[in-house]
Amino acid sequence: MKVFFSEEHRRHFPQAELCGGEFVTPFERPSRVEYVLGRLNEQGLTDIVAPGPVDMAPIRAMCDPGYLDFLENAWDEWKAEGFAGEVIAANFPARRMQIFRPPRNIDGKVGYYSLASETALTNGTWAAALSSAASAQAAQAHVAAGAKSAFALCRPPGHHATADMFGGYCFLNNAALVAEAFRRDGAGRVAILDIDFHHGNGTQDIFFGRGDVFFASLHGAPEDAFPYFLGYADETGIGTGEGANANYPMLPGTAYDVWSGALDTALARIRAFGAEALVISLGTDAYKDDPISFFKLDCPDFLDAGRRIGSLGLPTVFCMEGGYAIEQVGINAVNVLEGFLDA
Ligand code: FKS
Ligand code: ZN
Repeated sequence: MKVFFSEEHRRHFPQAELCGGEFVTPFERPSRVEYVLGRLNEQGLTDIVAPGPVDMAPIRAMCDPGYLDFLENAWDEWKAEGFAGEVIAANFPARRMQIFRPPRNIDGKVGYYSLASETALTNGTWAAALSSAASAQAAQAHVAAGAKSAFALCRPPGHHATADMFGGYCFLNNAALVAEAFRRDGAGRVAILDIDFHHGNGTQDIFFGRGDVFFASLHGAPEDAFPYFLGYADETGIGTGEGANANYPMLPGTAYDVWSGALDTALARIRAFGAEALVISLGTDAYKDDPISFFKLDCPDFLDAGRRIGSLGLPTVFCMEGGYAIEQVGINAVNVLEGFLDA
């Protein structure tokens, strides 16, 4: 399986993440990918290449123009305002406030264009987010050209990003870009399966009204886990998208016996949907020792999950999402790929 990866990811490394009222070193840090690269090499998955230049047209087609303009210029505007720190949101358009009027001031704009305040934006964030999207695009192009599968080692991740909001460490929705690219390349129906511990609210939001892209997510129940305000089982899609969204929220302590049952149900739905291509949002934070999550999957479970995903036999692009048990993020991510190849 070919791997697409850009060193440009390093340009996104905020000093701080707001966590429990403290500023801590971000969980989503550059060294995560070192562990994945290390494990890929160890296991002989050594066909690792840099993507070509990002294709902006699909990003412009998916995202709000004001949002893209914000991402590109936020750092400069923040500095011009005289702020000394990293760009971080402190003000949000909450219930019964104006949600269609982006403020002029950057301190207002950053809250308008975000869904949480843990994620800081820095000088290199836009370049890194574009390079991450470029890896996803290159992986999709490789599969569209006939390869059975590809792995986009994306960083920063993407599944929380909507067409007009960043947050949860995400800026551009890589998995959504891949799904759209498959549609453009002729797949009538595409499925996205999100196995990251956190609900893929951004991906769900982008496709909620669409019947051609099926979205399924296995995640910590919204009552208990970020992103808190989306991801319930009764969110099934709207309009022509009705029936094309499936959420599998699970409780604290969930282990592989229950999780794999949800996985099988999601895979059966994808099969029944008639997907011609598959996108996997590959987070490994369902792992038992993940520092910010509460599922109890063990390393071999990721291998088994990969096998079950592989049994669909679909052209598949894997997009890296989360996973913060730093020593195991490589083993677990590569286990999914190996299980898939083994199916
Ligand atoms: C720590 C709380 C952290 C934010 C969690 C974000 C999860 C991001 C992710 C992604 F794949 F996008 F990276 N709250 N005090 O893992 O879903
Ligand atoms: Zn996650």
